[in-house]
Amino acid sequence: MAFTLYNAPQSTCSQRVRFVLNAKGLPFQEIKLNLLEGDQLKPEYLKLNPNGVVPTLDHDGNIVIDSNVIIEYLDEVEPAQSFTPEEPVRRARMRALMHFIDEMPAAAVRVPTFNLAFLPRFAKMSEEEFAAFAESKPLRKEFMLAMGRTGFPQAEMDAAMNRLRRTYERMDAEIERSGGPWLLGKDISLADVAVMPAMVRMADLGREGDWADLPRVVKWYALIRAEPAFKPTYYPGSLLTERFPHLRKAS
Ligand SMILES: N[C@@H](CCC(=O)N[C@@H](CS)C(=O)NCC(=O)O)C(=O)O
Repeated sequence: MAFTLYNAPQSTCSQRVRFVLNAKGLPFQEIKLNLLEGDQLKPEYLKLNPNGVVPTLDHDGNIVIDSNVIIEYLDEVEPAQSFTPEEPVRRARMRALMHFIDEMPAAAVRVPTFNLAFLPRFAKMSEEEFAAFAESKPLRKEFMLAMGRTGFPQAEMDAAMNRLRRTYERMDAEIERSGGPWLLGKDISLADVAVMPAMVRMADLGREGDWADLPRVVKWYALIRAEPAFKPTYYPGSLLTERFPHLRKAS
């Protein structure tokens, strides 16, 4: 099996896929796209992924897109070291959590990420340049226009932080219900992998204290960082603050 992963070091969605590939010991060729330069919007890449986002997986010439779909696919084609519970009801619970994670923390984390890290680049553009840039994004046009060249207002930042806080509380409740230490019980699952990058991003932005009062989540975070797949996934250059050091103090 030959895998090629089109991705970006700091992309949270890409980090999910790198984690599962590393955990399963599947060698892969990594093609790094420069998202700020718009590599994801080039015609040849759009043929692979019409959403104009990373990651995209090429498996022996078959193209699979969307990070949660890719990690489920990888768990199906390489079932050893499984991340999926055996019982259908627990599988359903895992998938429901993955949907929650995409709607809540994965979406919310984009607000501080764009406002804090990427805005200075957009602020330099003219209104016309920015409008054309937003227009070129198949999936994120409305998000870009809502942000504008001056960024999301504080109310939007507060709402994103509130959605993240509700995520930590939901994680705490799921761990308590399952008996932990993972979201679905004693084994790590794709739901843990799905939420991991949002947690790492918030810790990277100096917000690890936001879940300090939830010991089950504190333990979960230490456990996932201790997984052997964590370090190769977060190779040097994978954290936002490595590229934008001023962010360590900004949030
Ligand atoms: N649902 C998609 C979302 C992918 C996504 O939003 N990728 C971001 C990086 S994490 C991206 O490529 N952004 C580029 C852009 O906004 O132009 C997935 O999980 O694969």
